[in-house]
Amino acid sequence: MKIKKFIPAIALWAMGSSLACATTVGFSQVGSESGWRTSFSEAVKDEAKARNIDLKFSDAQQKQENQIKAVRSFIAQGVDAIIIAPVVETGWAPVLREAKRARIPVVIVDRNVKVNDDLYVTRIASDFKEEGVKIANWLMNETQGNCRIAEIQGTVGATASIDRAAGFNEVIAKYPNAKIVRSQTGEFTRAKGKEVMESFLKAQSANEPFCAIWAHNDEMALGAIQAVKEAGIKPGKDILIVSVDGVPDYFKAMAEGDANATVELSPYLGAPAFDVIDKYLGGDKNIPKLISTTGDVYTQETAADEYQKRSSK
Ligand code: GZL
Repeated sequence: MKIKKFIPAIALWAMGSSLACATTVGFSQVGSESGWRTSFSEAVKDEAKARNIDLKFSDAQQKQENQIKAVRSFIAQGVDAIIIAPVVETGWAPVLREAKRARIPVVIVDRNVKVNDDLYVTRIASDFKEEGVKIANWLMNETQGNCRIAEIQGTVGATASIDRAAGFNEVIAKYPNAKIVRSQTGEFTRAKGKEVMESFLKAQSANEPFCAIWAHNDEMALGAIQAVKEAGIKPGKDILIVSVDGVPDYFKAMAEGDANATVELSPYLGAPAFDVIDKYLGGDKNIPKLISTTGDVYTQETAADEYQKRSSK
């Protein structure tokens, strides 16, 4: 009689639980174009480590084709879930259909995708339009609605650019003496933001100076500040600077009087994304299609304290 080796059930359970493989999540990130983006990536990696999630991270260097390649690779590897921070809104349906066919849940974070919403579980993002509304209201209050504005837009086709502009424009439309007189994309980078501002300053008519620079993110605003200084103009005084993100370097610029206001954008999108994945993989499909966050306006008054808080993290 073959004597079966009896392994107590508890031991099997213990082996099973200790050998249980961690959840594997593929994360397709836009790139590392801004301080906010790198903080966002670091926050996701830290959160994955804290939750013992096996995170496969891909930096697309702001190219959608790299993001699509990464998602296809995640599908081929059979990950448990995929997180996508999409660089632009269009062009996602084919690869998201492939993920759906592979029965791999997809969570969209930050910018949006223009697809049927049955192709992803949810989107976790800030209300970009509200960010544009908030910063425009601050500027109109600061200038009594009398301002010629130079706009440095984010990446063309990105939800953050589209919606921040929509919110900002909705507010200034109420002020007959407020107008965007120059607008160009700075692709959310500091270098391009500086380059665009240099070209604006060259074209600026002497008798009609800009009252303010509206940059769709702090990174481009910091580049614009460099250009303004090199032109012998005082940023934050001769020309107001307003933006979005709330990165430490921008708080420093506000504390030094070189910038005026920003709307904070939380980089901590990893935790809510992993919560959704846990819930979904655990069988609870009752998840809203949009989980929205929003940030406060910060100005020079509290910038020094806020900088201390953020730079010591
Ligand atoms: C907005 C995000 C933007 C940031 C920029 O949520 O998509 O992309 O505002 C980043 O800093 O480049």
